[in-house]
Parts: sequence; C-alpha cells; structure tokens
Amino acid sequence: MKAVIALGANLGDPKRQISEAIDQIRDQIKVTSVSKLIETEPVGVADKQPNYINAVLIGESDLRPLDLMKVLSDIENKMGRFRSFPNAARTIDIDIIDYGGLFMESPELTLPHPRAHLRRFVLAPWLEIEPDGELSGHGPIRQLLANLEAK
Ligand code: PH2
Ligand code: MG
Ligand code: MG
Repeated sequence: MKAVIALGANLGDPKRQISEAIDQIRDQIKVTSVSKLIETEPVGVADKQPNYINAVLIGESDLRPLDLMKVLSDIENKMGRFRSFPNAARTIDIDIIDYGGLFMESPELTLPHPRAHLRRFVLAPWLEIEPDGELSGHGPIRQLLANLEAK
C-alpha cells in the first residue's frame, strides 16, 4: 500500500534530523520519493516557536497501520522526541498522512490525518512529488492547496 508520510522538526538541527529520519525510514520500508526540505512558519501553535523544516515522502509498505505507526514512533523516540504538550516544538515529528486510502479512527491513530487537508506544509511538498495525488475523503491535493491559497 502507498504510504504518504510527513516529517517536521523545529528544534536542534532540523534539516539534519529530517534527513536522519528519512534514512531510518528507508531502513524499514521501501521509500519511492522524497520532497525537498522546506522552511515553514509554525501553524496552530500557542507559544512562540522557531520555524519548521518540513518534508513529505511516499513509501510502499504492507505493514498494518498501527505497525507502521509503531515503526515511525520508534524512530521518533530513538531520535529523542520528547512529548510535553500537543504541538510543542519538537526535534522530530513523523506523521502518516494517508495509508492506502484506509479510513480508521482509534485513540492511537486516525487515518487519513485529520488536519492534513488544512496544512500547506504537508500539501505543498506532497504536491511536489505527486502532482496528481489525492487525500482520501478530500480529493486532489492540488485543489486542497488552491483552496488554502484562496483564503
Ligand atoms: N506541526 C505541528 C503544528 N504546527 N507547523 C509547521 N509549519 N510545521 C509542522 O510540521 C507543524 C506545525 C504539529 O504536528
Ligand atoms: Mg504532526
Ligand atoms: Mg505526530
């Protein structure tokens, strides 16, 4: 199944951490494309935070969703991710955006990512590597991005 995975970091050495996380993901699943690393302003955070580095990759995996999530959260933990409060600045964040078009809702994981359609920092790098990509339940990412630009 195709997995769309978003990465973000805004503490430490974000570019290095994003690259390191991508290498670690490559060790575990087949990665077929990786976007450029982009710098973005923090979105939806209450406190003052440094800018983020964001990227999106597309991979191929047959793991069950929660097993894929475990692979990714183990990488976050190994890289020193520390959870203080939601949306706190972080050394690395790895989110599953869409996984084979699956819909699921559990305390651990919601698919597709419930806020992805509103996040330029996810949609723009995704569009770069998959111009005809679609977010399940929301439609073409090109259109979703255009909706945001129009606001
Ligand atoms: N992640 C968040 C909250 N806000 N803003 C940007 N620019 N990039 C992110 O990755 C990001 C954010 C929560 O995961
Ligand atoms: Mg996130
Ligand atoms: Mg996350």
